[in-house]
Amino acid sequence: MIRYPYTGSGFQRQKEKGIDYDQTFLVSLYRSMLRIRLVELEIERRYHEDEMKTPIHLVIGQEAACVGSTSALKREDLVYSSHRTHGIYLAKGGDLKRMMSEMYCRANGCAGSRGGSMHLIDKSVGMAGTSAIVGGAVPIATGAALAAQLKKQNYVSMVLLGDATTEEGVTSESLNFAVLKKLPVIFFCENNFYSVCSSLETRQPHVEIYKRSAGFGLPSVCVDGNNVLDVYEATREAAERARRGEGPTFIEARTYRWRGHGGAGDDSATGYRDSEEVKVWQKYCPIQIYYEFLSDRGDINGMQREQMESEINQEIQEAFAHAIASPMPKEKDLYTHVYSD
Ligand SMILES: Cc1ncc(C[n+]2csc(CCOP(=O)(O)OP(=O)(O)O)c2C)c(N)n1
Repeated sequence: MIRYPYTGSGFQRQKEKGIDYDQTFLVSLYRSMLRIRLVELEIERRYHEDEMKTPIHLVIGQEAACVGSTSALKREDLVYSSHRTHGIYLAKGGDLKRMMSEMYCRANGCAGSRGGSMHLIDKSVGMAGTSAIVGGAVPIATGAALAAQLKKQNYVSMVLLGDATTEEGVTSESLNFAVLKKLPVIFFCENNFYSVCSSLETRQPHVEIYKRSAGFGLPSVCVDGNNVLDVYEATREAAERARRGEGPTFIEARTYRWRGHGGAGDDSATGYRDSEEVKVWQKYCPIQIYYEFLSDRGDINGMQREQMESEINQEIQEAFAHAIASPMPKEKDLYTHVYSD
């Protein structure tokens, strides 16, 4: 049974109306999505070796949401997210080598080997932090927006949250507070319809997420989360509003995770979703539909795609080799960063 079909229209709107972005930017969005996909495929391929001592939550299928949203932000803008971190970390410009060292629990990992996959951070590019606690990042991002307002700094704070995260009390509290104080924060919800093995309809009354959020009194929109340009445009508008001092925006991006909630491979065989549903969404792969759009326009061709793939794969192999050759953390450092002294 297909409970949650793809309801977008691909790039039809852009094809009809045209777009005025330059080619370099358009191709960079494609490259960024492809890079995330290829990194995760390699993580997945090697995961059974059991050398990456960390749980993983793959974002395969949801790349357009990560890339479209962060591409609308500036380097100094801050991004927070929950446990599904790889895509957003890379899209915001996080360092791949430091990420892979973190996955392999090496001392030079981006969180000093203390965090693993669920706690990626790269402050140098505004990847401000991620939390394994569902909802944990939402009030932190809201607090960062309050800090920007109080200190009169012009950065925007954005938090990626899943559909289940909208069920957490702290998300409601954060929305309420952000609207009250007109904070420069974007609540970006990746609605992939499932929380681990529970479908949306078993967890929430049938009110669309963006409509429920609108009740807090902020602009709340729904976009095709597999269309990187729709996501980009919605986030750009939200960031502009925030920078003008007009307060927060809620964006619901509908998309789909192809892999299991956690770990490598698909978990549909456990019965909580139909593998036919996965196949339907795979037909609207965010990377492939965007490639077709770009190649129809003449912005990219097959040879350039192959070249790009091979450059990225080279970079990935180097990052894995770097991580594996890096030193393990030392026991004597176990208690550093635990207390303020
Ligand atoms: C406070 C809390 N409750 C429960 C969990 C267990 N848990 C981990 S991920 C997850 C599902 C989160 O779903 P969603 O926010 O929609 O994100 P998705 O996994 O779909 O990306 C749950 C319930 C947790 N980590 N923290």
